[in-house]
Amino acid sequence: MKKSILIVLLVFSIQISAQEKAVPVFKDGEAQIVEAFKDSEKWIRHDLWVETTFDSDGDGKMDRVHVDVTRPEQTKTEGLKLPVVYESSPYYAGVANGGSELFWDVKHELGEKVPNPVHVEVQRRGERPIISNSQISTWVPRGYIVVHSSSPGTGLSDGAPTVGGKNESLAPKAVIDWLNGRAKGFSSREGNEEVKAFWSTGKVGMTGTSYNGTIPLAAATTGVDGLEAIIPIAPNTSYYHYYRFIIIIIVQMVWCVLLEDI
Ligand SMILES: [Ca+2]
Repeated sequence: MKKSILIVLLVFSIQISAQEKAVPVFKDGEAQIVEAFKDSEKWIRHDLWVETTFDSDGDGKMDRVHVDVTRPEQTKTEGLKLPVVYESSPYYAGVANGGSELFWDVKHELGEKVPNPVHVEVQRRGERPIISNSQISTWVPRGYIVVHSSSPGTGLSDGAPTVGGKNESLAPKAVIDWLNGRAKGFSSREGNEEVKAFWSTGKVGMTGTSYNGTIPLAAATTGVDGLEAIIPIAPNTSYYHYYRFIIIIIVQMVWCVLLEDI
């Protein structure tokens, strides 16, 4: 008799503890705000560097890209694994404030040496561990983890910012590989202390607008496992057309797209 009471109590307590654990809630196909995920004071925020498979700055070391993570505390306290909303950008850390001395001559011949190239110094915005706050207030209360990364050669990411180059596909691929345990993350840019994404289900959705929308398309072209969905908003889908569209040509003549030398 006592044994059966104990079993009932045990089952009851397991049910209670299962009920107490916070989980994502979906209603009519939409993620709902979950009370237990709502308090931003309890979110865990940290940053790290993911090692890629390219060396775009030619220093003999694989470039590492700077990544930030914001996740509900239950990913630590309750072993909860959640899917990821991921946005990458070359703009997070700021852009150059420059004048016409930074502009390219639009009549410059392809392949010809640039006479006096100017190296642009950018005053970095933001403080570690935060790269960006985009997407966070929308998705973390709804049971997602939000991840950002600075494009190669921007912010605290290694590399050269080559517009439309392979590194723009391979950098987000590396981050998604890391979220699936297939690439290495480190707590510092140069060090060897590893950081693992133990809280990730491996399911990733990418989104962003304009340039930030182009990067999800670039990532998707790699066919990387785990990138389940992309929502690119007003992305560039063709650099050929982008650079030959009449308004852009005028814009280049006037404004000359500082970050976009190709
Ligand atoms: Ca390198």
